[in-house]
Amino acid sequence: MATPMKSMETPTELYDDERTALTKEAFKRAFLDNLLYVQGKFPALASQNDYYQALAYAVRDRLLQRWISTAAAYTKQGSRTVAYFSAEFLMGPHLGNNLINLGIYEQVREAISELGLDFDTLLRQEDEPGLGNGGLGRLAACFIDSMATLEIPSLGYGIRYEFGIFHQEIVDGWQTERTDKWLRFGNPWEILRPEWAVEVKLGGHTEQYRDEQERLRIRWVPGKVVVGVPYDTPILGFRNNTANTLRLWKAEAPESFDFSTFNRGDYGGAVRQKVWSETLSKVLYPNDEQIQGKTLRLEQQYFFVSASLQDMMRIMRVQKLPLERFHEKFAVQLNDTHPAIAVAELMRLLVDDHVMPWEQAWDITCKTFAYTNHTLLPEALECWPLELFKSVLPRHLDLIYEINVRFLDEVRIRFYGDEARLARLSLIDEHGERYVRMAHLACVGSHTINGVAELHSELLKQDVLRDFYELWPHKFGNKTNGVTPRRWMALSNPRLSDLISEAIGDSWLKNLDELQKLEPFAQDAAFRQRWREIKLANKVDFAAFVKERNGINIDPASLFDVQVKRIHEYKRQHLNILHVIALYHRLRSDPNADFQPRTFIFGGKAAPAYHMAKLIIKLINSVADVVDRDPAVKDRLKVVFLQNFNVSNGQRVYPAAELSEQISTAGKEASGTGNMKFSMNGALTIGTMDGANIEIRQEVGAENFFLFGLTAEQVAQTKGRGYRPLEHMTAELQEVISLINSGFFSRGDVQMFRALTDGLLWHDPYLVFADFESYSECQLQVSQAYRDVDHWTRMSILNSARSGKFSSDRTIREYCADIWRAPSVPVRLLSQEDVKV
Ligand code: GL9
Repeated sequence: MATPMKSMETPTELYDDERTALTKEAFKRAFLDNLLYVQGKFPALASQNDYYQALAYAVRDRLLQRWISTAAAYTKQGSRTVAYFSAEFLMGPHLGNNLINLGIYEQVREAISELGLDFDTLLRQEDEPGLGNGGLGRLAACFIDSMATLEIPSLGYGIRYEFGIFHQEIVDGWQTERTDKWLRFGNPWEILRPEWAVEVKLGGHTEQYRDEQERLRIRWVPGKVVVGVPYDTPILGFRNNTANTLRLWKAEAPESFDFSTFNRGDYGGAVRQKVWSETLSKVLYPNDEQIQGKTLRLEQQYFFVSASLQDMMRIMRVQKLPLERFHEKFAVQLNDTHPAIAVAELMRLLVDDHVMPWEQAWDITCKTFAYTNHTLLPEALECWPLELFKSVLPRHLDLIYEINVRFLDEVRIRFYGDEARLARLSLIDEHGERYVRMAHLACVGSHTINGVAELHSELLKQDVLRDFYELWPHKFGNKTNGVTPRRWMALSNPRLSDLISEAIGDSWLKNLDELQKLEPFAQDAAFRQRWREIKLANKVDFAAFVKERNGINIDPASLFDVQVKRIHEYKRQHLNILHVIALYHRLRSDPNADFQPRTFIFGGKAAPAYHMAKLIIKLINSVADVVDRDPAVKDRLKVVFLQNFNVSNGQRVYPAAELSEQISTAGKEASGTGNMKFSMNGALTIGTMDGANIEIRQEVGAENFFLFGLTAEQVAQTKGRGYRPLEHMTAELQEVISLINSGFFSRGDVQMFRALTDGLLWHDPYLVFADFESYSECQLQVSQAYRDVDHWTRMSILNSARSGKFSSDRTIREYCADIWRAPSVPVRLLSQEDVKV
């Protein structure tokens, strides 16, 4: 028997045994061992992927030592634990990040090259786990990184999608989607835990019965059952001994074969149950900020939430904690409404399965959950048609009715006679077809509700959740998003990170506010020179990447102007491309014009059914094509659409960017997080007063930020007055629209972009026309500013120096202090002695 607890009573010194030592020699040895004993290959036969796997397993051994030490420390302390519930975790490749966090990146690079292999090639072998759509999923990944770095006991709970976000390919300018088979070669970072599998019920009906004490009770008779199997990925803290857990659920059938069916000769029927069960965790829905009211999606949400809550109850049993203390042991954060069904599920587990009185169960529930809202777009608010909901979760519908009755009674007392308010607040939308409102369930069942940037949190109170704010103002707060500087600086931009560490030491990686110490260096000409050389080197690397991917040459001396994010009308990639067309038109009309050469780089995926977004991609690619082939603008204007924008490609593009496009219609982008990655890496922002842009501008200083466009308030007023886009038509904009409509970018096809141009001319819901002139003028200022090389560099340094606020460490500290009340628990590394068998 292992006796870790016993030996922990006599702590030993920090100690690495040979197998998991961090030295170069130990690493080489482990690598070669793995090639033979894990991959079953020898060098003559090994592929680059074999080498990657061997390397990954060598790193994994070192993670596991920390993981076990962490589990031991948490178990011993009975620590309060944060459970981060999220349908998406957009982790990005693990290998490089783990090496950074272990502090052995350089050593391992050397070890690998001493073995005659190319380290970067091996890093690129990893198929990144794309288990998210964009900002929301990536935020979850940054948060679990920060929780591990801050030594906060935490578990990330989600779904192990077999197919993550689709792989985007551009074919003839159009987006096409290919299945993301990220598990094809296996996943060395996860560990299957079959012994902790749980059953999740779905469908069926409910019925009354009397229990042994003759009490009338409700029983859920499910239509089907699936098994949730946990796959754990260790999440390392930065240069500490913490390795927390990301626990993702895979759906499986209770039994692979229904043998009675099989024996009757119905082979098809026998595998049907298995096939159905596995579809639950098969694929990530690729929609951003647009709900898809599909039964399977609700089943996915319930599946991972139920499995996770059951798992947490198992942990309590192991630690011999009574369920009455659930809310003391766990703080659950709901990442948007996707896991909001957890409110009803915890009630079901407590009331039905554990026979707890309703009031007590409700008290525990409300003390357990906190809800983060991530968008103001009405089309993103999850509402499930009642009939659909009932067919998947009949018992939960009953529970939601009961929660609603009690909730509305409370409202009636506060706002006597205000029937309209009651209807607005109800968990059930009764206008026409009836719906369950998931945001309302989340608000009612949570003790705290937060938005993700100052403006967004204000607008939540004034607008989307106004009635809840009037009811419970104390529940509302703001937690401005952040991103992890380990992945987004140390790993992505080693040149800049080294320069910074050389100047101010390296503790900024744990305390990003220390970047402030860079400010004086903005006045130092030699430092500015080095800063510029680094940006140039990053641009040269990026240009080589573009050449390899897109086959086109871009000039590293031109201004790199970047917009990478999901393609969405509210993010206004079309505003950007219309302006590019305007520039192109100017250059063609006046070939000798004084013009700052620019490379416009776009990247991002469109939801597969979002036709307008796909048309915008086609327009960008069409413009890129025409511009690239036009000798008249050669060397001065280039447009690039970067295929398949994902975490790995992000790591290449942010360090090379000089101008960051954050041009959403004010009031629509809840926060944005790409905006922060750019600014940290020394890009200047051209942006609207939206989301976290406002706070970035506040931090870096108005003089170091290119602001344009209507404010959220002005947007609302403009719309209130009855917005007519044509009133904002200028001569240049007119030219741009005519050029598109003439078929100039579509080989004479005058219809191709009609839906886009007509949409703008007659509706323009995101006020592209209203902001066009302001944007265009602001871009002129950018071009002028760029020519003053020294001034630009100063602004760039200051952007980076003043980006400390946007570390996800700051965000997580705020969540811990205001919402979770979870203290940190430092971990001591166990030695082999501690875990002797
Ligand atoms: C989003 C918001 O739109 C972003 O502004 C915000 O930064 C992130 C994280 O809080 O959340 N909400 C949302 O649904 N998405 C976001 O990016 N969409 C995707 O993740 C695709």
